[in-house]
Amino acid sequence: MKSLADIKLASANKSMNKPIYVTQPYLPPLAEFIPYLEKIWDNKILTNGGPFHQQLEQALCDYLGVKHLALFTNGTIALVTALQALRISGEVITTPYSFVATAHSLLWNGIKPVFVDVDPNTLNLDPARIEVAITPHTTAIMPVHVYGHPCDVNAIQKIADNYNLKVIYDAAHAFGVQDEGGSVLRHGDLSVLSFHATKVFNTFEGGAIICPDAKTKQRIDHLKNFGFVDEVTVVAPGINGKMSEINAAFGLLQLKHIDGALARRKEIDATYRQQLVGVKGIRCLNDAGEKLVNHAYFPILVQPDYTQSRDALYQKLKDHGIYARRYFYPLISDFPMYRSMPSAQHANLRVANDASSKVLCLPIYPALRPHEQQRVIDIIQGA
Ligand code: T4K
Repeated sequence: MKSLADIKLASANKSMNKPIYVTQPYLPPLAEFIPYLEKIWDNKILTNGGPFHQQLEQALCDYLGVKHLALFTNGTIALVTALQALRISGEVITTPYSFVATAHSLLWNGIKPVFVDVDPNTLNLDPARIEVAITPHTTAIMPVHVYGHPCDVNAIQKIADNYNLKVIYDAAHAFGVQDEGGSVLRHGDLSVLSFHATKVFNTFEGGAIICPDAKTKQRIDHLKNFGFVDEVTVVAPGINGKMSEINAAFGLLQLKHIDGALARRKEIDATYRQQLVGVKGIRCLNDAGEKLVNHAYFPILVQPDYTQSRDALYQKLKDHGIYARRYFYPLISDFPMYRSMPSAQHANLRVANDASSKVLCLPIYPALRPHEQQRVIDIIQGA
């Protein structure tokens, strides 16, 4: 028979060897979700703008400090719909350094993406390079607040105003981020959030469009419901982008826990910085000067003077059960449906290519335990 000490040791070893992923969704105690489910079972409203959907829209407006917000089934459909809401066509300037959904939302609307390089400090779209990419067909700019760090919103807005362009921010990573004036989501014509399982705030799948006025919100609400205005009137070829009641209910519960989850992310971020600062060849990406940081990701850039290549470190971590991710490698502009475009050529995207070859996102999520984080750090320090 095994002694208690043996059992304890075996269980400690088991937990030591548990795989560590780049992220893990925050899940509140299951018991707290049951009353929400009971309400859904009672009233039998499962979707189509039910009570939880309405409550979550209001609760998110209050929490984020924005005026109007339309919930969606996911961030990608929200991006596709945002472009439709503003009737964007022709060419849109965007970044290659993002998740592929950013540019895919343009292709889904028959719009040509024009890739512009990123800023070496923030890895966000570089405003200094936007103007030369503008043509008579350009109608909008779609920047991304990469890793939740705000773009240079003032410089981008200035260019948009000069050339009469719309700005739609892919703010998939920027839940809760604030600059000196308030929510970063207030900038541009529209901003789009993702509430995917891997995001700071999740509703399993989900997303939202943030818009400045009630009229635009109404158009977005029509577009996410097939274009229906009433039982017999369809005003646009809308899509089914509605969030279900079960996702909305989960969002309401998540909101109760979000501040604790963000605080834990902050601690993990601080520990990484403290312990990796002295490691030769490892650069931690800084924030972009935002007042409230959400610590959605922890990207490091593995420089040539590190003891091994980014991919060797990625593999070494993997060999130890640590699944860091190369967000964003490959660049969107290197995927087959984009790579023949003139703007996708490497010479046009030197900074993005360089970052994409060096970046590694380390595990960061509220349930990451100190000894698990230390395993990650030890490997990077000792590699
Ligand atoms: N714009 C930007 C800038 C985005 O980053 C995204 C999404 C979008 C637009 C589109 O928004 P959505 O339509 O997704 O709402 C993940 C996510 O699927 C994707 O939402 C996210 N960006 C992207 C950056 O990351 P993958 O393919 O890397 O996910 P996956 O399944 O490999 O998950 C990563 C790790 O997370 C897993 O190794 C384990 C953990 N995980 C994942 C899931 C799904 C869990 O522990 N539980 C889970 O349920 O794309």
